[in-house]
Amino acid sequence: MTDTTSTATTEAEFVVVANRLPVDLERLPDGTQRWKSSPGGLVTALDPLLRSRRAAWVGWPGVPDVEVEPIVDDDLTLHPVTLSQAEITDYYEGFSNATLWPLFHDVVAPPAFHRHWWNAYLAVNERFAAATAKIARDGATVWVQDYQLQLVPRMLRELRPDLRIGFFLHIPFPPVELFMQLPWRTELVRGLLGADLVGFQLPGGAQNFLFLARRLAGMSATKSAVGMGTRPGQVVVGDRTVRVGAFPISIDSTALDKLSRSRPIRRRAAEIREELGNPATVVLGVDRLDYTKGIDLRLRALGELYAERRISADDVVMVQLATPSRDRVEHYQRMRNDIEQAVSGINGEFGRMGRPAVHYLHQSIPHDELTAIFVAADVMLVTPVRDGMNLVAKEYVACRHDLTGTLVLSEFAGAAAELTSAFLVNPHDLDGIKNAVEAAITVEPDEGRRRMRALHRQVMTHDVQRWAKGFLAALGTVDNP
Ligand code: ADQ
Repeated sequence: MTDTTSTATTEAEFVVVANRLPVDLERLPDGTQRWKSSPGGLVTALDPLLRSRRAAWVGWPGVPDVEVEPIVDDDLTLHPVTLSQAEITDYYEGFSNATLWPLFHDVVAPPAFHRHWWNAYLAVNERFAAATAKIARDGATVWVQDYQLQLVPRMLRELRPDLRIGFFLHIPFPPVELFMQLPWRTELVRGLLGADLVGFQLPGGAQNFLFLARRLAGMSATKSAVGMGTRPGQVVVGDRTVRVGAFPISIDSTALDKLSRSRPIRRRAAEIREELGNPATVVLGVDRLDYTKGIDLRLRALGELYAERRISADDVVMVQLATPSRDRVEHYQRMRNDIEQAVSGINGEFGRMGRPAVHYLHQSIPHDELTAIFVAADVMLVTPVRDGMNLVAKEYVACRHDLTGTLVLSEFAGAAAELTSAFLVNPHDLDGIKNAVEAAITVEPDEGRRRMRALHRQVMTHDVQRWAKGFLAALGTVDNP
């Protein structure tokens, strides 16, 4: 997408507000700039909705300190929000990723609380709200995404009470005791209560939020039972009713299933197995390099299994892909070192010349190649200590139409609520992970197929399009005076 023009619509009927635009601005070595599309799950899910009416997307273009004109792409207009380098440090790397991210993931790393980070978070949320208020048509629907923008619903409602506002949190909403650590806890809850519908991945997150709305914002929650999708709880805020519910996100299962069956992908999958030395079993991990993903835990489990000779590096080879992520945040730099040390420790001890036990790539892999790797893998390890959903687990399952392959999945990933036929593990129980990995490697084919059939059916019938429609249908039924 390269078309940049200033004839942007100021009259959008449907507006998505997210930290990032679905395109990245790239600065080339010669000083010029160009747009590079970065399609993610959210874009795929919303694409039909974005194309069927005058829509807009408000977000940061990925580069600091640039003022760029809106980009018009047919009926969709992308509205870049400018962030300064200092704001990226304080709002994004600071408050979003070093305060909220660890706090909302069970404080697996200690969250840092700094008032200047909070002030930047306030200022940036205000800028997003103002940009949205300017472009939304009277009575438009606005869908705000994720933890970086939790104050936007209230700020936007103050500017534009006519709008229908939905909010979806992609990460877990923490237990009340942990949330209470946040110095700005009341502001955050009030921020979210500006929406007409607040969506979470799981009913547990919705329950936590309902409790806090009552306790911190003094609202009355009229229904404490929170169901999936269409049976949300409610909070009365003045003369408005805010709905609160669980909407587990998913993937474009049909597209991935189709791609994984294609001849080029299957050919590439066979090639990958050959490149790995045709081992009996290929074990796979695919994650953003993040301390919540439990990459260290699965490496430790694998290392011990090799050491105890329960598995051999002659037969079992692991591939660990880790997308570079947040590498300016200190905790991430330390974790990367630890993981890389663990990989080389295992390879030093159990690898052979030209045959490492663990193949580790700290790279972002193109979609087709990643799909081929999913097809090539016999055992998928997804072991986060906490994860809102985890799409990787669903992506692997979507690629297994032939019902081969096994999934080892942490109970602490949101996906575990749906993928109950996986080998479920408590990621804190190292012996439990080891037993599950061994069981997944040695599973009887019939048992493996039985499990994968149930998983595949679940993922194919609960795709991201269904997620988006479910959320927007619930938002559409909001009954406000
Ligand atoms: P993430 O924490 O980013 O998302 P996840 O849901 O697993 O986690 O999504 C990661 C995506 O990146 C997947 O689509 C995966 O295929 C891709 N990916 C990972 N490693 C890659 C690599 N090396 N190369 C290329 N692609 C790679 C947040 C929450 C999750 C929630 C999602 C969606 O933390 O819990 O599931 O949002 O709501």
